[in-house]
Amino acid sequence: MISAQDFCDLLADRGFGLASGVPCSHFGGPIAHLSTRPGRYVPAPNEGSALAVAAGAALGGQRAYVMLQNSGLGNLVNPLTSLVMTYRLPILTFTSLRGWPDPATDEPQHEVMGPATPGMLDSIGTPHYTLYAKDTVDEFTAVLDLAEKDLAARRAPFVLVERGAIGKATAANDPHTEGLPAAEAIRTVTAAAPEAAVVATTGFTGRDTFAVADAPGNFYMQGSMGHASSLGLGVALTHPERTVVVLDGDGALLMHLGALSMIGHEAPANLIHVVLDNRVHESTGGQATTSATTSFPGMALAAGYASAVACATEDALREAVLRAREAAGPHLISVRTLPRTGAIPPRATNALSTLDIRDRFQESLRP
Ligand SMILES: Cc1ncc(C[n+]2csc(CCOP(=O)(O)OP(=O)(O)O)c2C)c(N)n1
Repeated sequence: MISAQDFCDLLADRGFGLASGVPCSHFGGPIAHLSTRPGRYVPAPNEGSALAVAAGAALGGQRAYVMLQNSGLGNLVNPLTSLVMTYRLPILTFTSLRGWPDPATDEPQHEVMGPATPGMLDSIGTPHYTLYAKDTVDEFTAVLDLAEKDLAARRAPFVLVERGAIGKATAANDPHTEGLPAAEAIRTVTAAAPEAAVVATTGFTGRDTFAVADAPGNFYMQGSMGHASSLGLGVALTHPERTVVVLDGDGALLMHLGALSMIGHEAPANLIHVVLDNRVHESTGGQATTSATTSFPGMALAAGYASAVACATEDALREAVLRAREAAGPHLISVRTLPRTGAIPPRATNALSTLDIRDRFQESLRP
């Protein structure tokens, strides 16, 4: 293992002045370390944006690198192939290897992508190297030396990072004191709309929902970060007689923000979109999102939602859900939540298979 500081310093010594990315717990250390240095790390909403930020920096004459989880490779492939490779921009990308080497030891949503990651990069002709958990600064230096040759040839090399290859560091996030515990918020929402079909976003939200309000009508969407509201839209359009509640995260909503415009445009009367805004990517270690400078209600109204409110108390949240059930939507309810304390409940897929989750959800939608 190399320390987060060594990882960042060795890159800075080689002139990499800017980093961007979307968190993976494998990069918790470097992101925390860089976040203490203003201007060094740009928190991107999705991996494609992160790569494009780095591409812009490269065009501007600044060496830049990107960090992402391999689940986000799909978001990045388009700007990788059509921008970075087409314009031959030298960007260095670090991607974690979830679901690798043995997918059985990871969550089900990594099962396909883990083993496929190296072959996928091979198929688009991207050079890649691997940083293993056992590696020290010497091996990292050797990997960077190889990557430098690609960069000099105006190629965009990847370094695949095994779990445990880079150490942790302490983040300098603002202390969060406002808001509701996420599990309380979920309990309040689901109790105020007991008949609703519920789509819970990836990460801790699905785990909390499973723990406090499990029901056959809950779809625990592990993976496909940012797509819970789009999935909810599809359900809502197919079942206009059912209230559909989407439990989203701030990081997840920001990842595919265009969904707000699509939902506003389609205007499903039966959709209630709840955002649990804890201002961090809590499931990957608490890295800050950019939600502190964004108004989700303002965005939803501008996108055509019928109503949008922010709530900070349990009573206000209950009232907002009850009002939303009575009036034609789509509705957005943004709730400030506190970072979780104590043990995080187990994933739904510890008890149910993904196929069980699918089947019982489908069954619950049948009239
Ligand atoms: C495309 C993609 N990129 C990155 C990840 C890694 N990841 C899993 S959960 C998560 C954070 C989600 O943040 P948020 O929606 O704010 O929910 P919170 O974790 O705070 O509950 C991230 C970045 C992922 N699953 N998929």
